[in-house]
Amino acid sequence: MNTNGKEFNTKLIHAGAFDDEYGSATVPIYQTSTFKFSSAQNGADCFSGKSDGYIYTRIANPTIRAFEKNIAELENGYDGIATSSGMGAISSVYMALLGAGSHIISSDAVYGPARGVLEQDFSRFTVEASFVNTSNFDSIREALRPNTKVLYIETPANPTMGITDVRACAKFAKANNLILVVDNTFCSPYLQKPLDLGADVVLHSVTKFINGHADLVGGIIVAKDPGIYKKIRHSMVYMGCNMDPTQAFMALRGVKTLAVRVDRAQMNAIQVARFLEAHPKVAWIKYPGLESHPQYELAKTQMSGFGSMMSFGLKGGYEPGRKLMDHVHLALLAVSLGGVETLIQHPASMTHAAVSYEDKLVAGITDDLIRLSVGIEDVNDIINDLKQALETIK
Ligand code: LCS
Repeated sequence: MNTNGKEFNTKLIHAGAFDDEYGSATVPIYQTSTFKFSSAQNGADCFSGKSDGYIYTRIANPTIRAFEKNIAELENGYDGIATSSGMGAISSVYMALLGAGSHIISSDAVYGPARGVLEQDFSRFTVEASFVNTSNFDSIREALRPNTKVLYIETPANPTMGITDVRACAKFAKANNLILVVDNTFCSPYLQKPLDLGADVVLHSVTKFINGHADLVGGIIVAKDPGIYKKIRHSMVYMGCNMDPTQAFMALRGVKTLAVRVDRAQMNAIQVARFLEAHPKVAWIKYPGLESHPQYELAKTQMSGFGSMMSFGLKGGYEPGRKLMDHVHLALLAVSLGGVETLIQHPASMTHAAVSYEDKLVAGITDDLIRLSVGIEDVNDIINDLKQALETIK
């Protein structure tokens, strides 16, 4: 369906969908690894690019293309590249945009493996990386080197909830010939559109809000420029990080309810955040929707809502935090985020275990930090669950 000029909720449901000979209401799962050519010439034409027919599912597949086009439209980009996981998306972007001797500036608070793969793997191919507090613009400026090629940010950051100014980064990237990549996982395209704010590439762990049901792992990249898009697609296809047709089908089903899920989750989140902020056992809380968040004003200028992720610490450090996590009944003690269910976890020992103790401290991933992904359950049940768990702490 042509959704040009249509609004966001309409695009969620219809963008990328196509009509088939049966009049299917949803895009079916094309669970095939390969596609028949009509002739030897047609096969050659598909490979040379003269014909745009499907060839092989690692390269492209109708169900996967529908999902890629859907997210590309939601992000106002040129086109999308779906991947096996969020890390598949991140690795494909690194592989496409970095080379021997090049340098990337990244946030010190990024998802642990997005940092780990640079430090432990890309470093073996002489790629240099600086991890700085991208919420403080001066630290980005100071990290610039003659060989810097990419500025990579995650906002809000996982798990510190620090906000980075996307517009300022875009201006800086343009002035210094860098490609600005934004991991938009915590917001989803519903709450933040980095390409509209000036970024070149946006990516997501589809595993989170886009799919929203904690039942698949996936990733997506959307580029604004056709040249950058082609480079990243080449790396993804050659490394074989492609999404599978069934994954794409499920992600397409999940994305249709993105806005209603996120609306509901963030309505709950602000109430949970206010409850925690007022609780005597809570030492600190960071949620972009609280006036106490140091970048509340900046968040308002680039996010259309504050989302449902927050981090907090209890008085007395990690031990009471551990007790809290061991005594919640409704919230699942589990990593991942952005699903319909409330999840709680301890980044220092779980999602960010790959980052060294010193680097975690510099990034603000303190030992007492507990991360909460607020779900769409009834908010009183979420609050009561936290309340009774907090009461177990003496
Ligand atoms: N980007 C962000 C911001 C993430 O939070 C994650 C995963 C990824 C990328 C990687 O995506 P994946 O390969 O897992 O689809 N974050 C996780 C987390 O915080 N808990 O478990 C996974």
